[in-house]
Amino acid sequence: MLHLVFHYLCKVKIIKNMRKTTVILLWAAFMLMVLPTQAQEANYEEAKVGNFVLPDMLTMLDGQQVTNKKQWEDVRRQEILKLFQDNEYGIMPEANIETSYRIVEEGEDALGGKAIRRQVEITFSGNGQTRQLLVLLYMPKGVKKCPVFVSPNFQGNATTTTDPAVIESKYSTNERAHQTSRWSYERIIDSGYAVATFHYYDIYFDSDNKLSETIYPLFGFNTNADLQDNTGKAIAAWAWGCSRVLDYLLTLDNIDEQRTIILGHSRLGKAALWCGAQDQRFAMVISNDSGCSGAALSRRNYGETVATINKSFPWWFCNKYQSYNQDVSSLPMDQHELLALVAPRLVYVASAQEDQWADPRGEFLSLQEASKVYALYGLDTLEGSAFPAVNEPLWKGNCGYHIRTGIHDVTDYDWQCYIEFANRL
Ligand code: GTR
Repeated sequence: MLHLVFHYLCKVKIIKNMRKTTVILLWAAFMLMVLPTQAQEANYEEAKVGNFVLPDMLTMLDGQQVTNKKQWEDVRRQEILKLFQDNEYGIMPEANIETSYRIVEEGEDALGGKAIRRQVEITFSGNGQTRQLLVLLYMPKGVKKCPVFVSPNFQGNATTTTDPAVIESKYSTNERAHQTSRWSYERIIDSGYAVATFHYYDIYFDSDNKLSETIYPLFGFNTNADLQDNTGKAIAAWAWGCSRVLDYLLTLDNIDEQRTIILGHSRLGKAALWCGAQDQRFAMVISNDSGCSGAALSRRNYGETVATINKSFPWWFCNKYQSYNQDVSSLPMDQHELLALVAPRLVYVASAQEDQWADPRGEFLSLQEASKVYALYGLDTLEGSAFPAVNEPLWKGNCGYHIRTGIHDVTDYDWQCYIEFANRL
């Protein structure tokens, strides 16, 4: 491939006119830049995934087998949680953060008169500092106790809707209504569900060396140098933010505390899984195209890998995670165990056919493996099920999966599946 580029470039006029030694020198410099990334080119061939052995979810650290849900809940679940805290997502620092709520705006006739819109500012205070998170909440009218989706957004609250009353999130740089296709508000409301969203930057800027512009100064952390090996970073903080939104929702009489759902896409899918794994108040956890270090098995060398993700996004995971870049098999856990932490609650993993970077098959295999824990609760598992065809969801017991046609995105089809599955609650 690269030699073809070389020959093509040699035919370009300015290069043709250069001296041969200059061309060779320029080419050598280019190769030096390109080779390191070439060496890490992603694998997309199933035959090259290789063999791997997953850590046994049902064997406790002392070697005993887990045979019932009591052992799972009392011992093994805690062990696995700690493995993820210490090695991947990190722990949120301990601190006394005070929280207050202020309704900034409320509209009784939102979304064509079907919904109540409420915009709530959550103020966090700690360590002499404050930070605000702006929640956009739509609730169906006339429903006494509604189930609720909590789902952070990428570009700011006002980008999720054409509703002109929605206040722009403080750190948003995107135009209003820029990402409405990802938010099936009408469908959600028509199905009797409420939905709460917030801009993820309100909690943690999605870039490196910006700790001072996140929630962390409230915990007494201002630069990366203040972080321990197992201190959580962006993913842990976004997950924390989702739980704080749930705290608010649970103060409302018309929200059904038995039917709360956390949903995230991509990097926010990783955060949603980590949030749902820890916060058992969420009755359903949804991963939309979360991929590497989300739903997909880390030991499968397919698409994005632990090494690539750590290199591209060193501010997402705790520092310790970097130590597995060279040898992913030394990780003491794998992502199926993260999904298993959701048991026996509803868990849903969704992939997209053209999103091979996220390794759809690895996401499915991970869920299939995790579903074995559901058997401890007498629930159906995905054992023995084949990888489903596109647009043919596979739902068994409390585990749901689909792979749809299309790209890395959240679509109305995805929402349709999530709502139908959530109706099991
Ligand atoms: C990609 C990243 C993925 C996924 C995605 C996203 O660049 O490699 O892990 O999280 O971003 O969040 O859109």
